[in-house]
Amino acid sequence: MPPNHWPIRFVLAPPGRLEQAPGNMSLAPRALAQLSAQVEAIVASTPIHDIHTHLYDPAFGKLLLWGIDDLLVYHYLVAEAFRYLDLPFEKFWTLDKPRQAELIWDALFIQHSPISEACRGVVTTLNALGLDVQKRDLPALREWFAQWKPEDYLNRCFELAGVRSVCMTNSPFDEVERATWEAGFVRDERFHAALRIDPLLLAWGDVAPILTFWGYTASVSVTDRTVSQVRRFLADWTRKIQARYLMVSLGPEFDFPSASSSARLLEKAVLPHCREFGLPMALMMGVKRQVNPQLQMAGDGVGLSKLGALERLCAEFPENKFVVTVLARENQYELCVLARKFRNLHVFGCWWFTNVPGLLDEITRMRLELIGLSVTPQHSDARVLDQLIYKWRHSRKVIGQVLAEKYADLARSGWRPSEGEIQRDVQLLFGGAFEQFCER
Ligand code: FIX
Ligand code: ZN
Repeated sequence: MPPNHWPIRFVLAPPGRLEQAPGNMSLAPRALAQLSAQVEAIVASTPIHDIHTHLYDPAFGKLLLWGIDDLLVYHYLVAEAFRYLDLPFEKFWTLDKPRQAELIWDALFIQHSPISEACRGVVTTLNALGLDVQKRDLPALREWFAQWKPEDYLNRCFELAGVRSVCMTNSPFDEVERATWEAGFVRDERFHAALRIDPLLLAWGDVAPILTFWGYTASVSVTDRTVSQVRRFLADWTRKIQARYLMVSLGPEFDFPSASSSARLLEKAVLPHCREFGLPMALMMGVKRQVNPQLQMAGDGVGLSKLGALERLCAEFPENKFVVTVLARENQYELCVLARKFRNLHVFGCWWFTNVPGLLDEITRMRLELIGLSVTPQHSDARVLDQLIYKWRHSRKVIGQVLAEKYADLARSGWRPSEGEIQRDVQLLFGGAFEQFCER
Protein backbone atom coordinates (compact mmCIF):
# COMPACT_ATOMS: atom_id res chain seq x y z
CA MET A 1 0.00 0.00 0.00
CA PRO A 2 1.46 3.35 -0.91
CA PRO A 3 1.53 5.90 1.90
CA ASN A 4 -1.61 8.00 1.78
CA HIS A 5 0.11 11.30 2.31
CA TRP A 6 3.44 12.80 1.47
CA PRO A 7 5.73 14.60 3.87
CA ILE A 8 6.02 17.81 2.01
CA ARG A 9 2.91 19.64 0.93
CA PHE A 10 3.09 22.71 -1.17
CA VAL A 11 0.55 25.23 -2.22
CA LEU A 12 1.18 25.51 -5.92
CA ALA A 13 0.68 28.71 -7.81
CA PRO A 14 -2.44 28.36 -9.97
CA PRO A 15 -1.59 27.81 -13.63
CA GLY A 16 -1.66 30.78 -15.98
CA ARG A 17 -0.74 33.33 -13.35
CA LEU A 18 2.82 33.90 -14.48
CA GLU A 19 3.44 37.56 -15.13
CA GLN A 20 4.89 38.85 -18.35
CA ALA A 21 7.25 41.79 -18.44
CA PRO A 22 5.49 44.63 -20.25
CA GLY A 23 6.33 45.23 -23.89
CA ASN A 24 8.04 41.91 -24.75
CA MET A 25 7.61 38.18 -24.55
CA SER A 26 10.07 37.60 -21.73
CA LEU A 27 8.86 36.89 -18.23
CA ALA A 28 9.28 39.23 -15.30
CA PRO A 29 11.87 38.03 -12.76
CA ARG A 30 9.09 37.48 -10.22
CA ALA A 31 7.26 35.17 -12.63
CA LEU A 32 10.45 33.23 -13.30
CA ALA A 33 11.03 32.82 -9.57
CA GLN A 34 7.42 31.64 -9.23
CA LEU A 35 7.88 29.11 -12.03
CA SER A 36 11.05 27.82 -10.46
CA ALA A 37 9.38 27.44 -7.05
CA GLN A 38 6.46 25.64 -8.71
CA VAL A 39 8.75 23.17 -10.50
CA GLU A 40 10.82 22.47 -7.41
CA ALA A 41 7.64 21.95 -5.37
CA ILE A 42 6.26 19.45 -7.87
CA VAL A 43 9.61 17.63 -8.00
CA ALA A 44 9.73 17.52 -4.20
CA SER A 45 6.25 16.02 -3.86
CA THR A 46 5.86 13.62 -6.82
CA PRO A 47 5.80 9.97 -5.68
CA ILE A 48 8.66 7.92 -7.09
CA HIS A 49 8.97 4.43 -8.51
CA ASP A 50 12.61 3.60 -7.71
CA ILE A 51 13.75 1.33 -10.53
CA HIS A 52 16.86 -0.18 -8.95
CA THR A 53 17.54 -0.84 -5.28
CA HIS A 54 19.04 -3.64 -3.19
CA LEU A 55 16.14 -3.51 -0.72
CA TYR A 56 13.98 -6.53 0.02
CA ASP A 57 10.31 -7.18 0.61
CA PRO A 58 9.96 -7.46 4.43
CA ALA A 59 9.13 -11.16 3.95
CA PHE A 60 12.87 -11.67 3.41
CA GLY A 61 13.43 -10.87 7.09
CA LYS A 62 17.03 -9.98 7.88
CA LEU A 63 17.85 -9.31 4.22
CA LEU A 64 15.98 -6.02 4.56
CA LEU A 65 18.63 -3.84 6.20
CA TRP A 66 17.73 -0.75 8.23
CA GLY A 67 18.86 1.33 11.20
CA ILE A 68 21.90 3.27 12.27
CA ASP A 69 24.46 0.45 12.29
CA ASP A 70 23.53 -0.68 8.79
CA LEU A 71 23.65 2.93 7.63
CA LEU A 72 27.16 3.26 9.03
CA VAL A 73 28.61 0.03 7.65
CA TYR A 74 27.35 0.84 4.11
CA HIS A 75 30.20 -0.07 1.76
CA TYR A 76 30.44 3.52 0.48
CA LEU A 77 31.36 4.56 4.05
CA VAL A 78 33.69 1.60 4.60
CA ALA A 79 35.77 2.75 1.63
CA GLU A 80 35.85 6.32 2.96
CA ALA A 81 36.68 5.29 6.54
CA PHE A 82 39.74 3.36 5.35
CA ARG A 83 41.10 6.64 3.97
CA TYR A 84 41.66 7.53 7.65
CA LEU A 85 41.91 4.22 9.54
CA ASP A 86 45.27 2.58 10.20
CA LEU A 87 43.67 -0.69 11.24
CA PRO A 88 44.62 -3.69 9.06
CA PHE A 89 41.78 -4.65 6.69
CA GLU A 90 41.63 -8.24 8.05
CA LYS A 91 41.21 -6.95 11.60
CA PHE A 92 38.27 -4.76 10.59
CA TRP A 93 36.46 -7.71 9.02
CA THR A 94 36.78 -9.80 12.21
CA LEU A 95 34.82 -7.17 14.18
CA ASP A 96 31.07 -7.42 14.64
CA LYS A 97 28.75 -4.93 12.95
CA PRO A 98 28.28 -2.59 15.96
CA ARG A 99 32.05 -2.30 16.44
CA GLN A 100 32.63 -1.65 12.73
CA ALA A 101 29.90 0.98 12.87
CA GLU A 102 31.59 2.66 15.86
CA LEU A 103 34.93 2.85 14.05
CA ILE A 104 33.30 4.36 10.97
CA TRP A 105 31.27 6.81 13.08
CA ASP A 106 34.40 7.93 14.86
CA ALA A 107 36.54 8.28 11.71
CA LEU A 108 33.96 9.93 9.47
CA PHE A 109 31.66 11.86 11.82
CA ILE A 110 33.69 12.65 14.95
CA GLN A 111 37.31 13.01 13.80
CA HIS A 112 36.27 14.79 10.58
CA SER A 113 33.20 16.64 9.37
CA PRO A 114 30.86 14.42 7.31
CA ILE A 115 31.28 16.33 4.06
CA SER A 116 31.19 13.53 1.48
CA GLU A 117 27.90 12.67 -0.22
CA ALA A 118 27.55 9.31 1.56
CA CYS A 119 28.34 10.88 4.96
CA ARG A 120 26.00 13.83 4.42
CA GLY A 121 23.39 11.23 3.48
CA VAL A 122 23.46 9.76 6.98
CA VAL A 123 23.03 13.23 8.45
CA THR A 124 20.14 14.11 6.09
CA THR A 125 18.45 10.82 6.94
CA LEU A 126 18.73 11.23 10.71
CA ASN A 127 17.60 14.82 10.50
CA ALA A 128 14.57 13.91 8.37
CA LEU A 129 13.66 11.26 10.95
CA GLY A 130 13.57 14.02 13.56
CA LEU A 131 16.79 13.04 15.36
CA ASP A 132 19.13 15.62 16.81
CA VAL A 133 22.31 15.09 14.79
CA GLN A 134 23.96 17.99 16.57
CA LYS A 135 24.43 15.81 19.68
CA ARG A 136 26.71 13.33 17.84
CA ASP A 137 25.45 10.67 20.25
CA LEU A 138 25.64 7.20 18.69
CA PRO A 139 24.25 5.26 21.72
CA ALA A 140 21.19 7.57 21.79
CA LEU A 141 20.66 7.04 18.07
CA ARG A 142 20.81 3.28 18.59
CA GLU A 143 18.20 3.46 21.34
CA TRP A 144 15.86 5.42 19.11
CA PHE A 145 16.10 2.90 16.27
CA ALA A 146 15.61 -0.04 18.64
CA GLN A 147 12.04 1.14 19.39
CA TRP A 148 10.81 0.61 15.83
CA LYS A 149 8.99 -2.39 14.40
CA PRO A 150 10.33 -3.07 10.89
CA GLU A 151 6.91 -2.81 9.19
CA ASP A 152 6.17 0.60 10.74
CA TYR A 153 9.65 1.81 9.97
CA LEU A 154 9.29 0.69 6.37
CA ASN A 155 6.15 2.81 5.97
CA ARG A 156 7.88 5.77 7.61
CA CYS A 157 10.88 5.59 5.26
CA PHE A 158 8.72 5.28 2.13
CA GLU A 159 6.68 8.22 3.37
CA LEU A 160 9.67 10.44 4.13
CA ALA A 161 11.32 9.54 0.83
CA GLY A 162 8.09 10.02 -1.15
CA VAL A 163 8.63 6.61 -2.76
CA ARG A 164 5.59 4.66 -3.99
CA SER A 165 7.39 1.46 -5.02
CA VAL A 166 10.86 0.04 -5.46
CA CYS A 167 12.47 -2.60 -7.61
CA MET A 168 14.53 -5.18 -5.73
CA THR A 169 17.61 -7.00 -7.06
CA ASN A 170 16.81 -10.70 -6.90
CA SER A 171 19.40 -13.38 -7.36
CA PRO A 172 18.51 -17.08 -7.59
CA PHE A 173 22.20 -17.66 -6.85
CA ASP A 174 21.91 -16.18 -3.36
CA GLU A 175 21.18 -19.09 -1.01
CA VAL A 176 19.25 -17.10 1.61
CA GLU A 177 17.15 -15.26 -0.92
CA ARG A 178 16.55 -18.40 -2.92
CA ALA A 179 15.18 -20.25 0.12
CA THR A 180 12.56 -17.53 0.70
CA TRP A 181 11.41 -17.62 -2.92
CA GLU A 182 11.23 -21.43 -2.80
CA ALA A 183 9.20 -21.37 0.41
CA GLY A 184 6.79 -18.76 -1.00
CA PHE A 185 5.36 -15.71 0.76
CA VAL A 186 2.72 -13.01 0.44
CA ARG A 187 4.20 -10.17 -1.63
CA ASP A 188 4.25 -6.56 -0.50
CA GLU A 189 3.07 -4.90 -3.71
CA ARG A 190 5.41 -1.97 -3.26
CA PHE A 191 8.36 -4.31 -3.96
CA HIS A 192 8.82 -5.34 -7.59
CA ALA A 193 11.28 -8.06 -8.57
CA ALA A 194 14.20 -7.94 -11.03
CA LEU A 195 16.02 -11.12 -12.00
CA ARG A 196 19.74 -10.56 -11.46
CA ILE A 197 21.92 -12.92 -13.46
CA ASP A 198 25.54 -11.78 -12.97
CA PRO A 199 26.92 -15.24 -12.07
CA LEU A 200 25.22 -16.80 -15.08
CA LEU A 201 26.75 -14.35 -17.54
CA LEU A 202 30.04 -13.64 -15.79
CA ALA A 203 31.06 -16.94 -14.17
CA TRP A 204 29.48 -19.52 -16.45
CA GLY A 205 32.18 -22.11 -15.71
CA ASP A 206 31.07 -22.17 -12.06
CA VAL A 207 27.36 -21.84 -12.76
CA ALA A 208 26.93 -24.64 -15.33
CA PRO A 209 27.42 -27.39 -12.68
CA ILE A 210 25.09 -25.55 -10.29
CA LEU A 211 22.33 -25.41 -12.89
CA THR A 212 22.89 -29.10 -13.58
CA PHE A 213 22.56 -29.80 -9.85
CA TRP A 214 19.27 -27.86 -9.83
CA GLY A 215 17.94 -30.03 -12.67
CA TYR A 216 18.84 -27.89 -15.70
CA THR A 217 21.48 -30.12 -17.31
CA ALA A 218 24.04 -27.69 -18.73
CA SER A 219 27.59 -28.01 -20.02
CA VAL A 220 30.37 -25.45 -19.84
CA SER A 221 30.39 -25.19 -23.65
CA VAL A 222 27.42 -23.20 -24.88
CA THR A 223 25.65 -25.93 -26.87
CA ASP A 224 22.03 -25.85 -28.13
CA ARG A 225 21.01 -28.12 -25.27
CA THR A 226 22.69 -25.86 -22.73
CA VAL A 227 20.96 -22.83 -24.24
CA SER A 228 17.55 -24.48 -23.94
CA GLN A 229 18.27 -25.44 -20.30
CA VAL A 230 19.35 -21.89 -19.47
CA ARG A 231 16.14 -20.60 -21.06
CA ARG A 232 14.10 -23.04 -19.00
CA PHE A 233 15.89 -21.86 -15.86
CA LEU A 234 15.25 -18.20 -16.73
CA ALA A 235 11.60 -18.90 -17.53
CA ASP A 236 11.05 -20.70 -14.21
CA TRP A 237 12.64 -17.87 -12.21
CA THR A 238 10.96 -15.12 -14.18
CA ARG A 239 7.59 -16.69 -13.37
CA LYS A 240 8.49 -17.54 -9.77
CA ILE A 241 9.50 -14.01 -8.83
CA GLN A 242 7.31 -12.19 -11.40
CA ALA A 243 10.38 -10.36 -12.68
CA ARG A 244 9.80 -6.95 -14.28
CA TYR A 245 13.17 -7.10 -16.05
CA LEU A 246 16.44 -9.04 -16.13
CA MET A 247 19.67 -7.45 -15.08
CA VAL A 248 23.45 -7.78 -15.16
CA SER A 249 26.42 -5.59 -14.28
CA LEU A 250 29.27 -5.68 -16.78
CA GLY A 251 32.97 -4.88 -16.59
CA PRO A 252 34.83 -2.60 -18.99
CA GLU A 253 36.06 -5.66 -20.89
CA PHE A 254 32.53 -6.63 -22.03
CA ASP A 255 32.25 -6.72 -25.79
CA PHE A 256 29.66 -7.81 -28.33
CA PRO A 257 29.79 -9.82 -30.50
CA SER A 258 32.47 -11.94 -28.96
CA ALA A 259 33.37 -15.58 -28.41
CA SER A 260 33.09 -15.10 -24.63
CA SER A 261 30.47 -17.15 -22.81
CA SER A 262 28.96 -13.85 -21.57
CA ALA A 263 28.30 -12.60 -25.09
CA ARG A 264 27.15 -15.98 -26.38
CA LEU A 265 24.78 -16.70 -23.50
CA LEU A 266 23.41 -13.18 -23.73
CA GLU A 267 22.69 -13.58 -27.43
CA LYS A 268 21.51 -17.18 -27.48
CA ALA A 269 19.64 -17.53 -24.20
CA VAL A 270 19.03 -14.26 -22.35
CA LEU A 271 17.88 -11.98 -25.17
CA PRO A 272 15.55 -14.60 -26.70
CA HIS A 273 14.12 -15.14 -23.20
CA CYS A 274 13.55 -11.39 -22.79
CA ARG A 275 11.82 -11.28 -26.18
CA GLU A 276 9.61 -14.23 -25.29
CA PHE A 277 8.51 -12.66 -22.00
CA GLY A 278 8.47 -9.07 -23.32
CA LEU A 279 10.93 -7.98 -20.64
CA PRO A 280 13.74 -5.42 -20.83
CA MET A 281 17.36 -6.38 -20.20
CA ALA A 282 19.08 -3.97 -17.83
CA LEU A 283 22.82 -3.50 -18.30
CA MET A 284 24.85 -1.70 -15.66
CA MET A 285 28.09 -1.07 -17.48
CA GLY A 286 31.57 -0.13 -16.33
CA VAL A 287 32.13 -1.69 -12.91
CA LYS A 288 35.63 -3.07 -12.34
CA ARG A 289 34.99 -5.64 -9.64
CA GLN A 290 37.46 -6.12 -6.78
CA VAL A 291 40.11 -3.58 -7.66
CA ASN A 292 41.04 -3.90 -3.98
CA PRO A 293 39.71 -7.22 -2.62
CA GLN A 294 40.82 -6.30 0.91
CA LEU A 295 37.92 -3.85 0.98
CA GLN A 296 35.47 -6.66 0.18
CA MET A 297 32.20 -5.16 -1.11
CA ALA A 298 33.77 -1.69 -0.95
CA GLY A 299 36.59 -2.80 -3.25
CA ASP A 300 34.96 -2.31 -6.67
CA GLY A 301 36.12 0.40 -9.07
CA VAL A 302 35.24 1.93 -12.41
CA GLY A 303 36.42 1.51 -16.00
CA LEU A 304 35.45 2.82 -19.40
CA SER A 305 32.88 0.65 -21.20
CA LYS A 306 32.93 -0.19 -24.88
CA LEU A 307 29.66 1.36 -25.92
CA GLY A 308 30.17 0.06 -29.45
CA ALA A 309 29.02 -3.26 -27.94
CA LEU A 310 25.78 -1.64 -26.77
CA GLU A 311 25.32 0.03 -30.15
CA ARG A 312 25.55 -3.35 -31.86
CA LEU A 313 23.15 -4.96 -29.37
CA CYS A 314 20.56 -2.22 -29.89
CA ALA A 315 20.95 -2.38 -33.68
CA GLU A 316 20.97 -6.16 -34.05
CA PHE A 317 18.14 -6.84 -31.61
CA PRO A 318 15.47 -4.20 -32.25
CA GLU A 319 12.89 -6.49 -30.64
CA ASN A 320 14.81 -6.37 -27.36
CA LYS A 321 14.57 -3.50 -24.91
CA PHE A 322 17.73 -2.36 -23.11
CA VAL A 323 17.72 -0.34 -19.90
CA VAL A 324 21.22 1.00 -19.39
CA THR A 325 23.34 2.97 -16.95
CA VAL A 326 27.08 3.56 -17.23
CA LEU A 327 29.45 4.08 -14.34
CA ALA A 328 32.20 6.01 -16.12
CA ARG A 329 31.62 9.74 -16.40
CA GLU A 330 33.42 9.59 -19.76
CA ASN A 331 30.77 7.20 -21.15
CA GLN A 332 27.75 9.39 -20.31
CA TYR A 333 27.71 11.52 -23.46
CA GLU A 334 28.13 8.58 -25.82
CA LEU A 335 25.27 6.80 -24.03
CA CYS A 336 22.97 9.81 -24.55
CA VAL A 337 23.84 9.97 -28.23
CA LEU A 338 23.12 6.23 -28.56
CA ALA A 339 19.72 6.76 -26.94
CA ARG A 340 18.94 9.32 -29.66
CA LYS A 341 19.58 6.61 -32.25
CA PHE A 342 17.83 3.64 -30.67
CA ARG A 343 14.35 3.78 -29.17
CA ASN A 344 14.89 0.31 -27.71
CA LEU A 345 17.40 1.91 -25.32
CA HIS A 346 16.27 3.54 -22.08
CA VAL A 347 18.91 5.41 -20.09
CA PHE A 348 18.68 5.40 -16.31
CA GLY A 349 20.32 6.48 -13.10
CA CYS A 350 23.45 8.18 -11.87
CA TRP A 351 25.00 5.06 -10.53
CA TRP A 352 27.23 4.74 -7.45
CA PHE A 353 30.25 7.08 -7.81
CA THR A 354 28.24 9.29 -10.19
CA ASN A 355 25.55 9.76 -7.52
CA VAL A 356 27.12 12.94 -6.17
CA PRO A 357 25.46 16.34 -6.63
CA GLY A 358 28.05 17.76 -9.06
CA LEU A 359 27.85 14.80 -11.44
CA LEU A 360 24.09 14.38 -11.04
CA ASP A 361 23.69 17.99 -12.10
CA GLU A 362 26.01 17.61 -15.10
CA ILE A 363 24.59 14.27 -16.27
CA THR A 364 20.92 15.19 -15.74
CA ARG A 365 21.43 18.44 -17.65
CA MET A 366 23.07 16.61 -20.54
CA ARG A 367 20.33 13.99 -20.66
CA LEU A 368 17.47 16.50 -20.60
CA GLU A 369 19.20 18.53 -23.30
CA LEU A 370 19.84 15.49 -25.52
CA ILE A 371 16.92 13.13 -24.92
CA GLY A 372 14.31 15.25 -23.15
CA LEU A 373 11.97 13.42 -20.81
CA SER A 374 12.47 9.92 -22.24
CA VAL A 375 14.87 9.03 -19.43
CA THR A 376 14.92 7.96 -15.78
CA PRO A 377 17.47 10.39 -14.34
CA GLN A 378 17.95 8.58 -11.09
CA HIS A 379 17.52 5.37 -9.14
CA SER A 380 18.57 5.10 -5.49
CA ASP A 381 20.60 1.86 -5.41
CA ALA A 382 19.68 1.90 -1.70
CA ARG A 383 20.99 -1.10 0.21
CA VAL A 384 19.64 0.10 3.55
CA LEU A 385 15.99 1.11 3.77
CA ASP A 386 16.66 4.47 5.46
CA GLN A 387 18.92 5.48 2.57
CA LEU A 388 15.81 6.01 0.44
CA ILE A 389 15.30 9.19 2.44
CA TYR A 390 18.60 10.89 1.68
CA LYS A 391 19.20 9.45 -1.74
CA TRP A 392 15.87 10.82 -2.94
CA ARG A 393 15.98 14.10 -1.03
CA HIS A 394 19.41 14.87 -2.45
CA SER A 395 18.51 13.75 -5.97
CA ARG A 396 15.17 15.57 -6.02
CA LYS A 397 16.97 18.78 -5.12
CA VAL A 398 19.40 18.61 -8.03
CA ILE A 399 16.86 17.29 -10.55
CA GLY A 400 14.42 20.01 -9.46
CA GLN A 401 16.98 22.76 -9.96
CA VAL A 402 18.03 21.52 -13.40
CA LEU A 403 14.44 21.06 -14.52
CA ALA A 404 13.44 24.49 -13.23
CA GLU A 405 16.21 26.04 -15.34
CA LYS A 406 15.02 24.16 -18.40
CA TYR A 407 11.42 25.37 -17.97
CA ALA A 408 12.69 28.90 -17.35
CA ASP A 409 14.61 28.76 -20.64
CA LEU A 410 11.42 27.60 -22.34
CA ALA A 411 9.39 30.34 -20.68
CA ARG A 412 11.88 32.93 -21.90
CA SER A 413 11.25 31.58 -25.39
CA GLY A 414 7.52 32.09 -24.91
CA TRP A 415 6.45 28.53 -23.88
CA ARG A 416 4.95 28.51 -20.41
CA PRO A 417 4.26 25.01 -19.05
CA SER A 418 1.01 24.56 -17.13
CA GLU A 419 1.04 22.96 -13.70
CA GLY A 420 -0.48 19.81 -15.18
CA GLU A 421 2.22 19.64 -17.84
CA ILE A 422 4.97 19.96 -15.25
CA GLN A 423 3.36 17.25 -13.11
CA ARG A 424 3.09 14.96 -16.16
CA ASP A 425 6.75 15.50 -17.03
CA VAL A 426 8.01 14.92 -13.48
CA GLN A 427 5.97 11.73 -13.19
CA LEU A 428 7.75 10.53 -16.33
CA LEU A 429 11.16 11.25 -14.83
CA PHE A 430 10.29 9.53 -11.56
CA GLY A 431 9.39 6.12 -12.92
CA GLY A 432 6.67 6.82 -15.49
CA ALA A 433 8.97 6.86 -18.54
CA PHE A 434 10.50 3.57 -17.41
CA GLU A 435 7.06 1.99 -16.93
CA GLN A 436 5.99 3.18 -20.39
CA PHE A 437 9.20 1.79 -21.89
CA CYS A 438 8.58 -1.60 -20.26
CA GLU A 439 5.05 -1.71 -21.67
CA ARG A 440 6.07 -0.86 -25.23
O1 FIX B 1 25.90 -4.00 -9.22
C1 FIX B 1 25.13 -3.24 -8.60
O2 FIX B 1 23.91 -3.34 -8.63
C2 FIX B 1 25.78 -2.16 -7.80
O3 FIX B 1 24.84 -1.16 -7.56
C3 FIX B 1 26.32 -2.72 -6.53
O4 FIX B 1 27.11 -3.82 -6.83
C4 FIX B 1 27.14 -1.75 -5.70
O5 FIX B 1 27.69 -2.47 -4.65
C5 FIX B 1 26.34 -0.62 -5.15
O6 FIX B 1 25.74 -0.75 -4.13
C6 FIX B 1 26.35 0.61 -5.85
O7 FIX B 1 25.64 1.55 -5.51
ZN1 ZN C 1 22.93 -1.79 -7.60
